[in-house]
Amino acid sequence: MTDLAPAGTRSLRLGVAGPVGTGKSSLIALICRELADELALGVITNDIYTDEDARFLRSAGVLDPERIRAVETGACPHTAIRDDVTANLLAVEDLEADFAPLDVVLVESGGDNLTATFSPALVDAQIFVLDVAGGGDVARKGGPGIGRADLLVVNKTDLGPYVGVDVPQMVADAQAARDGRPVLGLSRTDRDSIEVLKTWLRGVLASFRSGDHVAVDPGPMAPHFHAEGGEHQRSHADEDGGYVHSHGPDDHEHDHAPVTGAGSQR
Ligand SMILES: Nc1nc2c(ncn2[C@@H]2O[C@H](COP(=O)(O)OP(=O)(O)O)[C@@H](O)[C@H]2O)c(=O)[nH]1
Ligand SMILES: [Mg+2]
Repeated sequence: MTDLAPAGTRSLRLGVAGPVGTGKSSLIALICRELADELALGVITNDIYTDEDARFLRSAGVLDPERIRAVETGACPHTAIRDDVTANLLAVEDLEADFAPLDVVLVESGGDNLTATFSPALVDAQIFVLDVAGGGDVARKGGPGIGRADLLVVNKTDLGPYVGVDVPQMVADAQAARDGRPVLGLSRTDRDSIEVLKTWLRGVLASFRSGDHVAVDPGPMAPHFHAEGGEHQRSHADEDGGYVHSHGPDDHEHDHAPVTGAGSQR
């Protein structure tokens, strides 16, 4: 807890989204390792069926294990961070109450796909994580997280030479997709990049506390289609900016409300 925190205010809630394997849990572990002495931190993970990410983070030994809690999201991880954030919100509020006052609660999304983003009802700011090993062209593909997350991390820059990716070019492509919003080429082996990450996080926290920070909704997922042997056929469609998807025969069906309000769809 720093002396910056006005009494009685809640923590900054910071989402970390991005495809499976890009390094979201590692990024959270890095933030904890680097900043746990300076800031009071908590972590919520979202796994589909397990508490794997929470266990990884607890075993990393970077934070009191009790400050790391798992939400199991079931088959639809994007729903739990965007359309019905209740379970996550309760988990964040419990953590904030149990360890008050926390400075930052980090929320890891269940690795879903390239287009899942957090609702601003759940987080105040969000990081979207890509990695160099996913291919240099990913950043050019755009999507709400890549285009409009508060920070885009191009992770594992140390792997560039091994996977034949021109890292500066990938970062430049990402910048071109973001209209001036920040992009950080990061590696856990690159001290300078870690310092930039810490400076960014401190800056967001300061503007959150001063009331200057505006939570931005990157926008809804792109219309999407999951074909998994017919079992989880989901389709989409929407004229209003939301989407609808239907699950398999044993499952439920629901609509996703369109995103409205200030800050959406910048
Ligand atoms: N080379 C390299 N590997 C990394 C880096 N950060 C994470 N990884 C590895 O990437 C893999 C996936 O990381 P993880 O954090 O579990 O990804 P998540 O699925 O997005 O949470 C793990 O094997 C990590 O050790 C990095 O900066 N450089
Ligand atoms: Mg993870």
